[in-house]
Order: sequence, then C-alpha cells, then structure tokens
Amino acid sequence: MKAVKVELRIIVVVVALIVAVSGAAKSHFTDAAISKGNTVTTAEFDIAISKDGKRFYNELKLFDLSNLLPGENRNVTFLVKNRGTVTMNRLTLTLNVRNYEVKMSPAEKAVDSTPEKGELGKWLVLKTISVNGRTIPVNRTLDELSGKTISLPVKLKPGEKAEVRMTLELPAKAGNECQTDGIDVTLRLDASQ
Ligand SMILES: [Ca+2]
Ligand SMILES: [Ca+2]
Repeated sequence: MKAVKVELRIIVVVVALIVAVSGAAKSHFTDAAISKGNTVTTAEFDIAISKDGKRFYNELKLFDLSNLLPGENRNVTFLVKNRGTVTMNRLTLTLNVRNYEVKMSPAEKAVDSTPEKGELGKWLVLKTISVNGRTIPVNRTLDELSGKTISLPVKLKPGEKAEVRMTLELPAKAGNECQTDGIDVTLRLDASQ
C-alpha cells in the first residue's frame, strides 16, 4: 500500500509540470499600457528680504541706526518677497530685542544704577508700520514688543513683493539713563498659507 501512494504523488507532480510548460509556450497577441514618471511634490514656501529690492535673502542685516537723539524719528525700510509657489495669506513680524550699555557716560552714571543693563528698549517706540503705504499704528516700546507677533496687512502671491516701513521714535522725554545705550534687534518674518 505504501509503495502505491508514493507512485501516485509522482504522477500528480509530472502532470502539473506539463500544464505549466504548455501555458508558457502558448502564443497569442498581447498588449499593455504603461504610465511612468508620475510624481507628487509639495509646494515651496519661501519668504525673503531685501534692502533695495534687487537681491533677496533669507537672512540679511537691515539697519544700523546710530547717534539717535531724544525727539528724533528714524525710518527703517525693507522689502519682503514671496519666492515660493503658493500665495502667502498671512505675514507676521516678530521683534526680539536685547538691550546693552555701549558705555556709561558721566551724565548717565548719575541716573543709571545698572551699568550691565541697557535702557534704550524701555524708551524707543515703534510708532507705525506701513506695508505698501498702508499704515498701522503700533505705539509700543521695543521692550513691550519684544517677542510679540505683529500681523502685517498684506497678502503676497508667488513672485510678489511688499515694502515695509517701520518708524521708530525716541521720545523727547527720554532721559540720560539711555545715553550711549544700544539695542540689538532681531526681526523675524513668518509667512503662512
Ligand atoms: Ca543701565
Ligand atoms: Ca543706560
């Protein structure tokens, strides 16, 4: 009985092989359609800044204001550009301010008890921000604004630019404690869809 069973298995295997070989040998017309090179990519979001509108950068120093006097106004103007492929519907500006003492002048020493800490940011006011001539009042000191986000009234389509003007004022009542003081300002522009 055992020997018969083994023989039967062999026969089954041989039949299966014959079917497979005959299937491959059978010829007929065939055809196929192929689509290659299909891709999905994401859009590019790229905001850049410039001083003169000729070349735009991801990182650029924009201003160096010196010898500011109480009662004086100064403007800082720069351009922002959408270098990406998607409209930027929201644009914000964030200032980060670090105060420092350039030196302690004799008149300043009399009223300033903190030679390691500058006071200019406590006095210097960002009066307004204008975007393409549209002005929004701010009227906050740089210390008050530090770390806060200001929305800019503009939308930028791909390739579009906008001119931003910030008007800074050192009020006339600013006293000797901010003589020969300095601030280091980091401006950050954030764009979103
Ligand atoms: Ca001080
Ligand atoms: Ca000071």
